[in-house]
Amino acid sequence: MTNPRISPALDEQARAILRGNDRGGYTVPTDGLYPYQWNWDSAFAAWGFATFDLDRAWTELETLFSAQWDDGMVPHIIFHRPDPGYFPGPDVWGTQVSPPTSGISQPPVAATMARLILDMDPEAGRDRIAALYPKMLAWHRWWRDYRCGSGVVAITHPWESGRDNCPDWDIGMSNVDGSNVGEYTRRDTGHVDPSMRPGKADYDRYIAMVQFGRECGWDQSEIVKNGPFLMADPGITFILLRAHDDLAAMGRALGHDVSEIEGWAADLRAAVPSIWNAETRGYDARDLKTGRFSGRIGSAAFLAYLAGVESPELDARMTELWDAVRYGFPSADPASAEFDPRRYWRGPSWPVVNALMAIGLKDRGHHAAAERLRRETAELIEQHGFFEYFDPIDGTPCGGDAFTWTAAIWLTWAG
Ligand code: 2M8
Repeated sequence: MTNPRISPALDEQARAILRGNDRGGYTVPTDGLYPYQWNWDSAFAAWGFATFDLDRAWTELETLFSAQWDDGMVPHIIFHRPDPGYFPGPDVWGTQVSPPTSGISQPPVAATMARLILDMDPEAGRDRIAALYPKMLAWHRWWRDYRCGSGVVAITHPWESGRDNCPDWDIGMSNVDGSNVGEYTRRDTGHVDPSMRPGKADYDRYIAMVQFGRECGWDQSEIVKNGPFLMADPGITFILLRAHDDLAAMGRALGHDVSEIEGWAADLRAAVPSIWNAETRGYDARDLKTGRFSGRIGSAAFLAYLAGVESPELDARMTELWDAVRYGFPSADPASAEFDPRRYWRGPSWPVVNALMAIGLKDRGHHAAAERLRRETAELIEQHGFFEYFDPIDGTPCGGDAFTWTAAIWLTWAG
């Protein structure tokens, strides 16, 4: 038996947001602020669509993979149509591919979302996943070939992590020279309150990293070897581990030999202890240029559950961070000096990360914690609507409104 829905009216609003952000085969995260297709947003959108339009759900994933690069990468932004409302746009990235895209990737949640969607109707999804499977496999191989050189997953730009300005990246960012990027005009700060967005020093460095990539023709080996930024990301490490397992399960059901994926997952799992920081008692980002830990623990550390990684110490640490706030899980440690409850990934509670954490917690038998996360996230949406993120202390809604992934997780999980 399924639980009764909290609010049919909010369900209808959530569906209207997904339909309203649909640009024909792909969904924008929110109108204005993010006018293109973003990688992990789209995967969550697909999950949301699946609650009322399975065909449209598969189409979302198919459109995402239609922009896959020859080397297997699925880019973080696909610029289907020009839109002056976002910076940096396709001309700044200069990737020379069609459709134009950015030159980095984003958290690979697509296989995990595809499996959830497939489970809703295996018969209806069979041909769709059969066609997507080799593309997903090629993308997972790309992560392995271009980002797992140190064992766990490395990112070459904070945007690749999806958690743009979180404190995890501060030590890596401090080595990036943003002083020579030239003049540019940001668009994000025209759409939402600038105090809820990354600062100018961060943006200068983000652009410097994009310029490095463009100048080397987006040669991924060169970016990893000589680019200005390379950090191990606990978030993508756990997401990819989970996604490997989900992809292997779908591959098996399709009758494929999945030993290659199982090998990647085993290697990745074996590398996980290298990001355990005994000092901060958590899974920590690491600057791969210096070997130093960031010394910051945030929500990504607790995506461990999603990958089936857990320990009593991790449970205790999770409770410490969580009990310091009221609404959902904070993206940064509330006890740290960097914690900023409304500045984007430096403290706010993100419904979409709460959902991923809860999937992991539930799978590991932490039912009470998973339910607490769901309830607190639902309260935020019930009280304020479908915002991008929220102040975890007083619930203030932040960033963009009518947000696709917030609507999607309401329909699938929170509501
Ligand atoms: C945010 O990132 C973009 C850059 O990719 C931005 O700030 O311009 C992040 O929250 C990211 O995780 C998300 O995918 C994207 C669109 O919602 O916005």
